[in-house]
Amino acid sequence: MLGWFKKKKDTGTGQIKAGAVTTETNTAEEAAAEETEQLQGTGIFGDRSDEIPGVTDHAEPDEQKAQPAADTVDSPSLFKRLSDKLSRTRDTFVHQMDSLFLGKKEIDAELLDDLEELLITADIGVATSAELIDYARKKVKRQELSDPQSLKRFIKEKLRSYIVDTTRPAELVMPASGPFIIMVVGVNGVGKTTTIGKIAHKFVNSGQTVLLAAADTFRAAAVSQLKIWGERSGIEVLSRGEGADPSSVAFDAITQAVAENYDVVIVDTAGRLHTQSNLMEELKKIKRVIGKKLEDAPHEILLVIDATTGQNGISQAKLFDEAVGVTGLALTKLDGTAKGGIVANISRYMNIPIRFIGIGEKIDDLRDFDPDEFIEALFQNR
Ligand SMILES: Nc1nc2c(ncn2[C@@H]2O[C@H](COP(=O)(O)OP(=O)(O)O)[C@@H](O)[C@H]2O)c(=O)[nH]1
Ligand SMILES: [Mg+2]
Repeated sequence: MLGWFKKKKDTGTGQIKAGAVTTETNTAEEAAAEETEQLQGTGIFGDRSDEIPGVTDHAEPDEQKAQPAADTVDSPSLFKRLSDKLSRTRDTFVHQMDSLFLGKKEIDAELLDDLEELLITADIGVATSAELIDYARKKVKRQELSDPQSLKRFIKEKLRSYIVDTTRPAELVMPASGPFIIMVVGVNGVGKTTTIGKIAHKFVNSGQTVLLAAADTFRAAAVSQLKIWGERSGIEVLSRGEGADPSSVAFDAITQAVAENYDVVIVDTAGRLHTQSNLMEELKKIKRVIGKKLEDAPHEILLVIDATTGQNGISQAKLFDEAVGVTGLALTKLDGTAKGGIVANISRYMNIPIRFIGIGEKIDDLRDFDPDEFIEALFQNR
């Protein structure tokens, strides 16, 4: 579990009133219920929900209420949803693997070749696929792998280990006191703003106060998009309009967050021109300016990657990491891609933990990334 959305205890820095806190579960539920009520009051949830993209249209109020506590591995319905959302990846990878194995009694060279091709198709990457098949070949030689089912288990375990090796507790990046500053970066269209909306919602559901900073000032539309997400969760958005200096927007947001004891600030940034140095220079400047206002901030630099872009995602990760030092990843659009192998491959190449996966456009279509849950959902039998 990610650990960012634990119920905030009243430390005097947050805005949660101590009197309202009874037990952790109660407050999480109460906060969520209150939030739902507020949103229903503004008509954001309720009868208009089917007109607004990104707003959940299937959640009953009860489900809304249960959301913060239920976003864990052990909830069967959430697991099923993840599994449903990953069905394209599963169909094109795991199920094709099963078809490949169908009727095969032993592992032969042809099977291994076909499997390698399949792994590459699933975006596990040429080098990682070759490495996996090499391991498998050696194991077959040593007679440690004999039947196709044990080969499937081996692949599953190996993919899992690639991911687990980069996993680190997300709480470690959170500050002991003062606002938690998250700067979100990534190329255009990967889902930064959407992911920010979803993360902010999770923080709100856990009773934390959130300020969003609209530091993507290139287009007025970018600012209004963030504002729409802010409205959905009743969150304030600090903006200075189109063309404003992104660093000063970030600076002002941190200043306000410190003065008004906000728990979390999430800074949206522009994503154009990732191959040109001026975007990277601008991001470096935003980071620097945030650090000037608040020591050690930003605490998290979250890179958003569109999983459907495959191997290109890895070169994006390298570029952004070199420029600003990425501390966490969010992989979006895993619902729409047949190439879920990027999850394992990016872990293999970048020593950066995956924090979230995006599995749809709705507000609750973001999951805290859990390697075991992900692998289990991917490898689930038909
Ligand atoms: N299917 C799907 N679409 C997503 C996901 N995340 C974002 N999107 C869509 O991707 C598009 C670009 O998102 P946006 O947040 O504007 O990207 P930005 O330019 O990086 O801020 C929008 O149409 C989003 O609805 C996801 O997890 N799944
Ligand atoms: Mg955006």
